[in-house]
Amino acid sequence: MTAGAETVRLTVGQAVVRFLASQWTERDGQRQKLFAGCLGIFGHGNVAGVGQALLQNELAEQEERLPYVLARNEQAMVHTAVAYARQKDRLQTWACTASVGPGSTNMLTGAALATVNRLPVLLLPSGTFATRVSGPVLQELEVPHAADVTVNDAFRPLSRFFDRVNRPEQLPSALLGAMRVLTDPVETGAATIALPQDVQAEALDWPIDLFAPRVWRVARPVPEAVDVADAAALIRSAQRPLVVAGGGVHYSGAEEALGAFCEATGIPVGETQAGKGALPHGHPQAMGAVGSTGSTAANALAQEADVVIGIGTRYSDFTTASRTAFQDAGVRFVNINIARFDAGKHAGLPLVTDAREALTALTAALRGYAVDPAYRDRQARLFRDWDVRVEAAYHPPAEVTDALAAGVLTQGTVLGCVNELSDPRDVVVCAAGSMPGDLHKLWRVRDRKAYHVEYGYSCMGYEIPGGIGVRLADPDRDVFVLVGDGSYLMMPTELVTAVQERVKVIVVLVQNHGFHSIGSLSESVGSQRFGTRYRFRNDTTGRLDGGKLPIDLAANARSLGATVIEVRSRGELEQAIKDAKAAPADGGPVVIHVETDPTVHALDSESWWDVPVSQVSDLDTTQRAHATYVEHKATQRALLAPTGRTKR
Ligand SMILES: Cc1ncc(C[n+]2csc(CCOP(=O)(O)OP(=O)(O)O)c2C)c(N)n1
Ligand SMILES: [Mg+2]
Repeated sequence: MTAGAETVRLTVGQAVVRFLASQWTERDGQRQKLFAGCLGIFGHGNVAGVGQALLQNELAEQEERLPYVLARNEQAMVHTAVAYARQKDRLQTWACTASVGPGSTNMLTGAALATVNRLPVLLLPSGTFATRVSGPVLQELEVPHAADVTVNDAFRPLSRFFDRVNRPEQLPSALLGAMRVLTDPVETGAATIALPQDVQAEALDWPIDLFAPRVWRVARPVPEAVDVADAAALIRSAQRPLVVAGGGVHYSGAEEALGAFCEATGIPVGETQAGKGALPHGHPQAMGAVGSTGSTAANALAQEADVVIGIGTRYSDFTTASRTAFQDAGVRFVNINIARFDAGKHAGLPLVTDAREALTALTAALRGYAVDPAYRDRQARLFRDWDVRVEAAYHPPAEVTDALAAGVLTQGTVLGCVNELSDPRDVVVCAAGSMPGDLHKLWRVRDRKAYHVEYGYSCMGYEIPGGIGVRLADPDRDVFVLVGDGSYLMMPTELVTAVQERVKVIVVLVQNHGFHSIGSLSESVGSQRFGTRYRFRNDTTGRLDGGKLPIDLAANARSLGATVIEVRSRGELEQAIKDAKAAPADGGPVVIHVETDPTVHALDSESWWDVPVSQVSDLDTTQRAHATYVEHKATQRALLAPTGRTKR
């Protein structure tokens, strides 16, 4: 055999595992394994292929490791991987292996969540026999007019990379393509390699070079000088500039650069859900959350802003209050984003670059520029007013608390207690329900990686598996998973995985007997909270308005192996948080069960979110809601005016 032509005989499954174990990323001179391991659930699709290979890897002495973790639900395991990747600033993730058919399609929601949030995850759905000789096999979709279609084709629109390895020879290009996408901050999201069950177990003589350690450098593209000059000129012309900080600030590690930029220029910052914590609470330019669930401080500044500097943001409807947040007639946008796709939004001046690099360059280009002192004063005043109201939500007055039923707290109290009793570096995790909005408004972030609300896909059920991913990524921090009863019921399963892996997540389970968030929304669109409460069907009315369902979620969590603390007062909640923090670091999940009153609302953002209302209706409530809707619609702006480039 000639040099360089050395081969090794392995199955496709073994080749996948060996390859994944040898991939690394590098940024700013730091290297880490791209894959922390492989999450999975086995069935006939992967037990002999990828499953056998993972076993062989676990038992081998010399090989690079790809540790296997058994999950309980395939959707959940993708959430765990994605949360891990987010906590690791997209430099590390997990692979996920699932069986044929339902095991694989269970991962679709996770795939969409990863791609929407631009977070890397490698999905390895299994496919039915490539040879088809024994078909149709168990769980095979037979499409009469398209014989090559399988359920895994459903991953195509949800993935940033998709391939199906029908022959072993196709594997190297599939693997390299997936790695390219996972490690590219512009393209990243779900990368899917479908592996038919027979192909996984087939052997080939692979060139040994396929398994050589590979380092994927995660790029920090620098801005072009002409773009920096144009952006600086536009910002210098501004009287009331505002930064909108998105998740890209975190992924780039640009928090310090943002702080320096704001301190030098006095430009205030409003944060999106993914960008929250870009500046710590208390920083003079930190105006808190912006948009539909924003602070009145950031939203007042957004209303008047003449230049908006979007950094690493997708400008979702929650951020722009459905395009009503920015009302200055001549408002212009400068968009710093690594993806040209996002940089062009709102007809902005695009700076297609890494956020940290852009901020460093802009701070230099803006030397000598600062906003008017009166504008700084206004920021300080607005934020102080807001913060006083947050304090009152954390510590509601007696007239609010006395009106509550015995043993029931306000949601603001719960968030306040957790915020005040957690350490600055502890991480709060949430995804759906009324808590993401309240957290966005109320949570005081004290560390760059301490706020983790998945609000790109806002997926009920993400909370517990997401919290596990965060804790696996950052075992030195306590992780507080805030989960509503609705979200909990969708996916309590991964408590079992946390028990198995001795992963300490502190789950604060907020019981309010239904979908408070959607109930409020329903009311606002005139639908009278229809079908949003957990109630018996009423024999008299025939409707879901009977007594409360006798659900005991504390008992449920206990039955899954978690340590459970039930609290019925502020004092008990405070003690429970202290006890949970003091619980052993490897003692598995601790669940704090607390009941809240959904009728006590948190602070108003004085902002709007576009959800359509029926144009015609027999119901007064809907008709009234539609009239209000039309008024709001009138304030919506197209934001199409091109941001002119300066003449040089
Ligand atoms: C998988 C999924 N299904 C439906 C929704 C729509 N949705 C958003 S919040 C919510 C209710 C959440 O209830 P709960 O977790 O109890 O939180 P609460 O609203 O009571 O605070 C629903 C149904 C969603 N976001 N995700
Ligand atoms: Mg609820």
